[in-house]
Amino acid sequence: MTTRIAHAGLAARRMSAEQAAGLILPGMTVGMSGFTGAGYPKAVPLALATRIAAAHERGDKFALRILTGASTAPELDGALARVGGIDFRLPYQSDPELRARINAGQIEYMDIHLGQVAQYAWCGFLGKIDVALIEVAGILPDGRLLPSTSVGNNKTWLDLADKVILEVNRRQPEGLDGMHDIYYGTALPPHRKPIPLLQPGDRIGEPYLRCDLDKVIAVVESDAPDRLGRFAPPDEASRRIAGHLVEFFHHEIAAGRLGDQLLPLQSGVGNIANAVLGGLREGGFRGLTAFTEVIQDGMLELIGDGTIEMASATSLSLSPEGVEEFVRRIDFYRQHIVLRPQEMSNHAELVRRLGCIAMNGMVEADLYGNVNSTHVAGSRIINGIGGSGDFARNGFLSCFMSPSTAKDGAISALVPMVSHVDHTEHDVGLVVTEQGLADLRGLSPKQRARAVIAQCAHPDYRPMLQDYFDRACRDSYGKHTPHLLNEALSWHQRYLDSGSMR
Ligand code: 0RQ
Repeated sequence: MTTRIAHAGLAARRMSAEQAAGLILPGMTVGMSGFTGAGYPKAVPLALATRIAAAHERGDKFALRILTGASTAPELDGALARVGGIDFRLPYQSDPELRARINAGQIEYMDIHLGQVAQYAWCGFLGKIDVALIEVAGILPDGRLLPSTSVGNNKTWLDLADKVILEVNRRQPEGLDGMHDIYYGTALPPHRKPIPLLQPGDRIGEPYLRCDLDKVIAVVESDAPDRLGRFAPPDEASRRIAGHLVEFFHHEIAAGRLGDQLLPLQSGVGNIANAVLGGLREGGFRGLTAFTEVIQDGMLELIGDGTIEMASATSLSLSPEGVEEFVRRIDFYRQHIVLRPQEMSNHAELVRRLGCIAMNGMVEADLYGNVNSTHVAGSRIINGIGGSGDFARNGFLSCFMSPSTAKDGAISALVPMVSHVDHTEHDVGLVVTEQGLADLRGLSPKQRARAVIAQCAHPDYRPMLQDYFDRACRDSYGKHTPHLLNEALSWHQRYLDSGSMR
């Protein structure tokens, strides 16, 4: 077990998770590893939760500010939220316990573009970072760190935190060695230089994380897998969404607006995004690239069969079966995957330069193409904006997808006005549901509304949307983006009052 810790000085700083948790004090800001359920620390947060629960039993206050890469897992977000150990959290979460407490108003949550977290931290907007708690796959003889299945904000937390606690997880495959690319050329304005990345697979940095060894106060050994759920098997709706997109891509190739290999793909989190990737294989594409933040099972399969030749990301968010496949052919995947810090995987400059095709799930879109990715009925958060904004605004093509209804048809995903805006109409090129695809590029607001109603709305809701739009065109204060303000959010209120938007 100790061979994973090849630096003698750091090996001497080994201690139990409980001892390490004892070094984290109430009120501290802790920057943790972890991105979409991959590469999060698995031992110390659990010990910390026990310590916090004991403090609360004694009547002592004990809560932390927790910063991560993105979502983690029950052992981190779930365990700490359950004992009331988090009073501030950023930048993305998907844990049911944590979500419930955020929505109960007990935890302050900052939902922020994932590509901008590092800049926020470096500029001091997040305050002092007391401890970096980082999972790694190993420590080299010279003290450099072999990252694990996600890179996330680890570089930033290691660089900025006063103290560092390392969790060396021997369950993480050693074959990850060589897959990462950690770029150390970032700077703050006005000293920034162009980032020298021209293709998704370019390596512009180093395979390991640097760490000031004097800051390391504990090294904890762990042996536990990333805990990731399974994806829902693609249903009819997601297969049809995928079909519309693939047809659109072929149409764009025929029109000369895309080449046979498309442009680097970005694919978001969730079941729909995962299923859509499966559709690309059936579309007959080969030799594609991806410049994305998360590699889910759907993308791993495309890499595995050559549909995708090269993928850049910050995290491997795989089901247990996906992990098995990844580990079994890790030498192959190392040739086709580069894992980067999230400030690079989601960098506006790179997304714009490469011309990414951004494909993300949504909660709802409105007539004009504004998209809500995060909130139910305007107030209850699901996960967070994640990286969807980094890609939607800067990509070559920005596509949002959802079944046209949710909750067995009680909710329409196409509404007169979104109840929360994550992506404005200016950042949304395509809206796709199982009903069809609305290509909103080059259209005025009223033209967009007609396309959304005709192509995307469910037949049960289409007449209602058409009726709203017709009356808005007649009675709206302005006729550029017609709205009836006293009615625009009435669908959501009706759902809250009666359980249905109908
Ligand atoms: O809830 O499970 O309770 O039924 O939302 O919906 O249809 O399974 O879709 O898994 O693709 O997730 C937007 C959440 C879609 C995701 C979202 C309810 C629905 C269900 C999930 P239940 P589906 P997906 C890069 C990109 C933001 C982050 C992002 C997301 C649950 O895509 O989090 O894009 N995106 N990151 O019932 C009420 C509606 C609803 C609704 C769906 N209109 N009203 N509930 N649901 N539509 C990666 C990262 O950033 C890390």
